[in-house]
Amino acid sequence: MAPKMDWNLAGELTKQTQAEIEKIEKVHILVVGKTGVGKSTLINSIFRENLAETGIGQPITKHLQKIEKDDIPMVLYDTRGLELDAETQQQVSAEIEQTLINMAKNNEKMHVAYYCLNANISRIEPVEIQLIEDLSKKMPVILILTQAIGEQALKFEEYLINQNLPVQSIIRVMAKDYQVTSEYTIPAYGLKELVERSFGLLPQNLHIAFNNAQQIDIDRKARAARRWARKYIVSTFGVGFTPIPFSDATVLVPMQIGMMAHLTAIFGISLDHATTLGIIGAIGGTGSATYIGRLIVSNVVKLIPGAGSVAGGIISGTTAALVTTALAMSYIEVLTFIAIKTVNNETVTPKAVREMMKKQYQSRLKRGKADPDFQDAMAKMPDYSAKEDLQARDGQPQVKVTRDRNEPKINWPSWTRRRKK
Ligand SMILES: Nc1nc2c(ncn2[C@@H]2O[C@H](COP(=O)(O)OP(=O)(O)OP(=O)(O)O)[C@@H](O)[C@H]2O)c(=O)[nH]1
Ligand SMILES: [Mg+2]
Repeated sequence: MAPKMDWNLAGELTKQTQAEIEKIEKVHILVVGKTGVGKSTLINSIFRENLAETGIGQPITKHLQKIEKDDIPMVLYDTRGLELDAETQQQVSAEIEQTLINMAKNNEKMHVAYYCLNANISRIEPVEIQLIEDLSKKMPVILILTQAIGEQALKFEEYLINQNLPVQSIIRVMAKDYQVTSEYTIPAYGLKELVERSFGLLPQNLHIAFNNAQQIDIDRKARAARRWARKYIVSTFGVGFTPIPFSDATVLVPMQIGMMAHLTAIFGISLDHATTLGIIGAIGGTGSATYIGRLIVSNVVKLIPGAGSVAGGIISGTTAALVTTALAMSYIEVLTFIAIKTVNNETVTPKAVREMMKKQYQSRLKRGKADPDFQDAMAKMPDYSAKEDLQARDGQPQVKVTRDRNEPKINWPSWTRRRKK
């Protein structure tokens, strides 16, 4: 019954990741501001992959450009070359209006606008106020003071607060380190606040997309991935999992590839082929999947303390959950590592990734049931209904997982009781 699995696992992971990304509902963001205020710089800092430069920029109106990329579930609308005068402002308003109408026909919506003002200019013109007012009738607006330095920016912010503009927030940012003199640099700041605020304004169903696209809060990416992984593992290997003979262990491989694809999509990271190959290689995935299936059983299971011998045995739900938890959590660690390196413009070699993955995975397997992530997954076991699990697997991974201390804890496996009292 195991599907034919002599496929190229790295290629499969890439393909399935793309399919998972396509299932994510896209977030649409409008970025407005005069020429040179720093819109492109801001976009490149907040979002992955130097979007402003590398995204496919497609003029949709005279003053609006649509920026998107296949592997990022987001569409940016960047205003182009704006020097606002009354006439241009009218045009921009009309173009935005028309764009919104066209979007509505496709069941799309602009979810938030970032209105950028250069903090150093310290001046807002009536046409800009008018434009902000127009925008705020159609979508939440965050007013961003770009290239904000010191007292002057603070004063400007105070001034703007007193203007009572219809905006959700006013946030001062420096999107990229600003070199004042050869000895003095103002480090980038404010971006985390902007990201937080954006999450706060966006409806829950768009958090997956925004989290994928952003590169400011890597930990948040990892948390979302871990949350989903726990749910997946519980729903897959928990109650109702029929133990499988070791000889059928290959059925685990497509499940695990599917899981990794989903995790990659939630996390939001682009992996090149060499890196993907390294990751797959680290978990034993060179050669055919049948071979890997065996490896999972023989090499992997023997690492787990107390998992028993391979010969003639079966893989219980617990063992399958253990192996899959180790895989998921190691993979998330590796994704986190790559994401941080990428943000810091440091290179990561496929070899380093492969080694890290291998080390992580093996040490988690060796920890066996003592692995806190495994315990956490098991602890969640009674909390899920079948319905939630289905949703979780259907491209909506971000189902709330509460960590309420008061939630009823029943059916604790005996080995967890001691720790959790
Ligand atoms: N150091 C530093 N430079 C910035 C920052 N924001 C903008 N700049 C600089 O200001 C200039 C203009 O920034 P852009 O991001 O190209 O401005 P823009 O709003 O996209 O301009 P248009 O595309 O012409 O509308 C560039 O030289 C940037 O490097 C920042 O946060 N830090
Ligand atoms: Mg630009």
